[in-house]
Amino acid sequence: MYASRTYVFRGSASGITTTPYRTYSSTQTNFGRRVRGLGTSNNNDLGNVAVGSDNAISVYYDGAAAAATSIPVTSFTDLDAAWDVNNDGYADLVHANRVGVSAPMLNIYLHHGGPSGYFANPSTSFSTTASAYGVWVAGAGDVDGDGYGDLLYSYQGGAAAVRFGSSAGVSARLVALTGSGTTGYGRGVARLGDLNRDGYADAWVGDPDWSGEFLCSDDQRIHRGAAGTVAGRPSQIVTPADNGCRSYGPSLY
Ligand SMILES: [Ca+2]
Ligand SMILES: [Ca+2]
Ligand SMILES: [Ca+2]
Repeated sequence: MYASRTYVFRGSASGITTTPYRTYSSTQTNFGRRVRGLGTSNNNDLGNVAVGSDNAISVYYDGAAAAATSIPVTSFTDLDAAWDVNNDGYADLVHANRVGVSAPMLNIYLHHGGPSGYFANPSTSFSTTASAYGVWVAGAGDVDGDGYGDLLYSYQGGAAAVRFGSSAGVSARLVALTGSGTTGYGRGVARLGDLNRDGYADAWVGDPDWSGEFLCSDDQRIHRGAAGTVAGRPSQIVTPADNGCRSYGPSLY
């Protein structure tokens, strides 16, 4: 069986170093299909890295050579740093899967962090119907300003939502996001930080449009956070000057 590799390159005063600091190797199927820097989960100043495969999410703490946490997954689609959803001082991790073909379901799992790293079992989870295409999830930061990190998720086909954090983890409270009404809206989500420095994190949703050769309108939708909520309709639309059928907008990192 072939092994897949994921490389970690360190920053320096002159930019990214050209020799890998770490080379993570695994025979897990599609090891490296999602890689995310997680910040710190165990309350020190060193960063952690999560590597997804079809079988597991491996978490490498503090630049370590070996993974110390393995989260088993099936039908895995996406993962991200969830920041601190339950506001206990430890960063959390979120991942998603999609199961079923004729009536797919999107399941999102939140794993809290603690002094020893992430818990291998999810603390809270929720499910929603999904499209037969991709599904994405991101830690949005604190969108509504209540101190708890919030989650952003989407599936291609025109649907996205922010689900809010609480002391118990991810809560049932949500705001559905709507965009252009095109089939591309919801292809990719990401944390933006606080774009307009009003104290509320802002959410990003990709919106590439392949609806027709003469109807292309690729862009990206920004939903601003606000006190107790998030804008359901886009606050800002970012469109490239040469817009037109170039698949602009499916990812941002
Ligand atoms: Ca936490
Ligand atoms: Ca919040
Ligand atoms: Ca903001």
